[in-house]
Amino acid sequence: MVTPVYVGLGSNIGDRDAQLDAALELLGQHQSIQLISVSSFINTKAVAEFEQSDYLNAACEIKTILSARELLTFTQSVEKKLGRELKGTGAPRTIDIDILLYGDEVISEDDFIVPHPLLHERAFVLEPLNEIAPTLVHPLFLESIETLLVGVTGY
Ligand code: PH2
Ligand code: MG
Ligand code: MG
Repeated sequence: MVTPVYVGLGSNIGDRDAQLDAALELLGQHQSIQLISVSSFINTKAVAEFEQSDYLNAACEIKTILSARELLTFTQSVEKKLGRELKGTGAPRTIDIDILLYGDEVISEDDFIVPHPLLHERAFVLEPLNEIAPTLVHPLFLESIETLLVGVTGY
């Protein structure tokens, strides 16, 4: 089955533009992934416990026959290829690729939660997502991206 999937991307170390471009390129090159649309890249203040550089954030829609778990394994391999070091939650990163929504699936595993658990409260995710899918409905909150975005303030 082909599933529409929304992916969030972020980078706040090095050449942020080039890293988002490279991640999108690698996603689109996978034979089982079709890149459907890409938002603009937006500069956002880092939401973090300590001071760090601004992020460049984006969102894209893909269509894929990969399972959610297979897609996660692939996005993690792309993060690794682009030099992501796992320094823990909240650390700056060359690239972060998050599966935001995988069709209407709800997944709750130790290392993998979909919809992304912070999607609905983060402007840096909702803003680019709203550019490409304003009427998309969050499968748990049953509200559109457009409506969720109105409810958040700041980043
Ligand atoms: N990602 C985080 C933590 N904080 N802040 C912004 N602005 N953009 C991000 O992508 C981001 C963040 C953890 O994934
Ligand atoms: Mg991540
Ligand atoms: Mg993230």
